[in-house]
Amino acid sequence: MSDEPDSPPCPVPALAEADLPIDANGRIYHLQITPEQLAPDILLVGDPGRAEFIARSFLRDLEVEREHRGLVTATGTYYATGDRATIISPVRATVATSGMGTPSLEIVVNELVALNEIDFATRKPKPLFPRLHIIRVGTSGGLQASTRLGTSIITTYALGMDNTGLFYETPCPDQTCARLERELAAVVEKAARPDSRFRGKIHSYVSRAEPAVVRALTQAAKNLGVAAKAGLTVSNSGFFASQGRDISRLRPSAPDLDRVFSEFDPGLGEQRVENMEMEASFLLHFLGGLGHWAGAICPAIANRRDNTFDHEYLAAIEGATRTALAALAALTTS
Ligand code: R1P
Repeated sequence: MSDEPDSPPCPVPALAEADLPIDANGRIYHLQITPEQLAPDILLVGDPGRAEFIARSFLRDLEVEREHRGLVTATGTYYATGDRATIISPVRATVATSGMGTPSLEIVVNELVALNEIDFATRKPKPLFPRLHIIRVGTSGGLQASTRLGTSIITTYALGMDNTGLFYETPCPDQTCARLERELAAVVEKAARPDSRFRGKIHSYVSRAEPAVVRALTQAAKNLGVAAKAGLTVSNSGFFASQGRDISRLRPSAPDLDRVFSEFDPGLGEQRVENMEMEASFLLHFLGGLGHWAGAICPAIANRRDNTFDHEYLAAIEGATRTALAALAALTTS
């Protein structure tokens, strides 16, 4: 103990205009909405058309609907119904677009978090802010032969094959995550061609969906009769070679990644690596690290084992959306 008087708390510097651009109307740079126009319960989708569809079909009393750089963001109210269609809980919700892949997603989720946590008048962190609940509703390719097209995959852990998450330090949330990260490194190393220029250079990370979100999604799917199963999701850095699709004249450096992941046993009972998409890894890594609650539900619109593709996947997306909204309602009111 020292007799010295306590030194005054170190002042937190305001975020610079170049780091956090805010326009003259108080709107954040890419999403073009103000902090007041964001709800803490959020659906995140890749396709701007899907964001529009969800806003128009599921949200009422729209407060804002904005499109900028292909990113559609809307806030309204979702009226969750219980038995005999009685309204049990109106939930103020935002639907936002992530675009395709983690680089675009990184911009969107940083802005969602800044809208929630930064005081735009002072450009400093707010002392108090609500916990965000963010659920991704996406499309994906199924990796298990037994998965019927349209089945919604609820992510438990995401295997990040993108490198966006590697720029954000956060500890593994549990021992499973740390074990999977070690095993994944070996799987990826083995999948690379022995003569590949990039052997040993493809780095990966593992992130975990918030267990309460996984439980809420699983229960909501059951209540609504939506076909769903929980498992691991691979998030790739692209759609073609990085997902084992070999359609160009260049040789893939790590061929057959879809098969490699479909055969990988994560050592979690009946759980398998169920699907591939391009965003869940960073979403769970970044938001989980900040203490917000995130999850993902992505219907399998292709089956990579029997090479089928469902072009009529709107019904599956609708089912996943209803499930995600019901899960948000349950998380918010519990
Ligand atoms: C590729 O076609 C896109 O579809 C999947 C992938 O993750 C990627 O973004 O998700 P969305 O349907 O949500 O965009």
